[in-house]
Amino acid sequence: MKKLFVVLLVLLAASLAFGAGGQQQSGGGVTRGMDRKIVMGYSQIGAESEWRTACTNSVKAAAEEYNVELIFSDAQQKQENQMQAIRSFIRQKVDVIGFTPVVETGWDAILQEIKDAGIPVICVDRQVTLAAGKKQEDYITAFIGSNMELEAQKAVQWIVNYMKTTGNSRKKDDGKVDINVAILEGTTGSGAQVGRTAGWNKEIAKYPNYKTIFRQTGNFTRAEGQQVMEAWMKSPQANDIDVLFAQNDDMAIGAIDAVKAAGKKPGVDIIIVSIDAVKGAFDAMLRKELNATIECNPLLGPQVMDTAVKILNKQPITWWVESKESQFDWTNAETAYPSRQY
Ligand code: GYE
Repeated sequence: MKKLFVVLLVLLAASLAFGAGGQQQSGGGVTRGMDRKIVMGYSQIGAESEWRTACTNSVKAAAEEYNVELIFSDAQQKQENQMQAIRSFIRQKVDVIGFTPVVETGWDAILQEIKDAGIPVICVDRQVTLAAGKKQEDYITAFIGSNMELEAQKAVQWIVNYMKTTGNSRKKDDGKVDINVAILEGTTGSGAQVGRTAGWNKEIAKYPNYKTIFRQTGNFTRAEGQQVMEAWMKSPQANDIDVLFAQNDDMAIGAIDAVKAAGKKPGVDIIIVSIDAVKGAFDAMLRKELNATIECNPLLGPQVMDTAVKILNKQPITWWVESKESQFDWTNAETAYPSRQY
């Protein structure tokens, strides 16, 4: 009896010790690469897409890995909520601020406030546009994200090549026949929408037989992508749509449902291409409903933490290291699927 009691006591003591140890690890300690624990205020825009969720998860996981204390704030797509969060980060005197601007403009004043407080800022995923004459680099310490223009240019190239070699169920591109395009755009004024629209416009201008017959925002969400496509499929021009370009996968996935509901075959009657390369897009490609997706990497967390540590240690950084990205379609989606991380 006595022995059993001793054994239990030892077990209890051991479990307490482990528990305390574990807690100390996540609560105290120092940040990887630093001699103290750093605090990062992070303003995320919301949870509009699979991509965004993957990005948030990546930032949170990397903060744990680096032992960075993360004050995370979700702005529910509202710039004013981001401003409030950032002002509270300034009041709390965080070591570094990370944020994804929901739209490009309107940040001049708050970036000045951050600068006056001497806090470095890492801009993640979407860029800002400041008043004429001001340079981003003077207010933002580093940018981490993709080249949005390039992604849309790749989408154009993929579409033109496919329409020339394979085409949809009604036509092939012979360089003369009209190819009618519908475009679902992301959140109006966001870096992703602005960049992807610019890249698209620049590249498609090389192919004058491509005509945009519909263009509307679907705010990067599945629900709105579906709604907008539904309306287009009910319009008199529905039968003219040859190609749908969606500025993200979620909107394409929503639109696919609308195409099917209208009795057409997505991927065959209407060629559908989008951007991100999330799991949902792979599922749709394997069902042969989405033709292609251009990769946009949301796993930016480790780079964010690494850059924060370098900045605070006054080590040199590159202002923008562009993400390296690939593209997927029916020829390589199945092979790539098992190793996809988001
Ligand atoms: O493509 C979309 C998301 O800004 C790159 O935002 C990001 C975009 C991404 O909601 O899915």
